[in-house]
Amino acid sequence: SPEENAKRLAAYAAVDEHVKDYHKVLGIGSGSTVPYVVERLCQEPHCNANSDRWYVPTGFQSKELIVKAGLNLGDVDQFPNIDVTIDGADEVDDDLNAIKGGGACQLREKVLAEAATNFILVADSRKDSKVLGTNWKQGVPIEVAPFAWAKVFQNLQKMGCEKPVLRMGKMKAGPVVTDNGNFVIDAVFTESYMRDPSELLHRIKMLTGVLEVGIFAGMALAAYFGYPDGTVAVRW
Ligand code: DER
Repeated sequence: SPEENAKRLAAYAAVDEHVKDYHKVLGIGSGSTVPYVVERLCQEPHCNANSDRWYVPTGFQSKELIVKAGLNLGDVDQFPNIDVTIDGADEVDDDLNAIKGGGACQLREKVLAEAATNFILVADSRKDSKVLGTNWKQGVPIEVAPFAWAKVFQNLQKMGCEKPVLRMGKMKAGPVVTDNGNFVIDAVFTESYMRDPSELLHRIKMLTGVLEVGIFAGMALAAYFGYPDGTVAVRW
């Protein structure tokens, strides 16, 4: 489909531009775009470097991608410094701030994003916005300790979030449980809050019981957007 091809184009462009054969440790993110990152890394000329290269996953999904592709599986405690992490995004603004966590993986994703010398985002063009919240309407994904979720929920309302939502499982009774055993609250904020993502990130992060916030403020070196017409745009 044009959407899948757009994802593939963004992923291929990012790998071709940012993965060098001397890179030894790569971080692999979560979602439906990163499989094309792994696909490209298993093709010439990138595959020639795979024998002594390690791949660190951002969760069970990307761990499976790495294992199924027969690539060397690494852990961030083994490789705390990563050459390049490539990951998807739910939305990216003009300043390369991103909303992540649509797949409930944002805690480990942010660890690998921060551990990387270069952090690169890959997405289809629907994620390309001027201001966060323009296209992504599901709110800021927040990973919370189950014990504290109701208090975080209440404090988000006090902070000005009209309608926080505890993310419920689809084929699982009860709340979504992350790879770290936590819950996710999706918090929609008005545009005035979303215009200063870093400020909002810090205010939410300070709430007791919050483990990580799906705002990646100014972390990405570049973002690649694939378009259904077969073109790729890159924002540095
Ligand atoms: O959860 C995340 O942050 C993922 O990267 C994800 O949201 C990206 O999703 P997609 O690549 O399936 O659009």
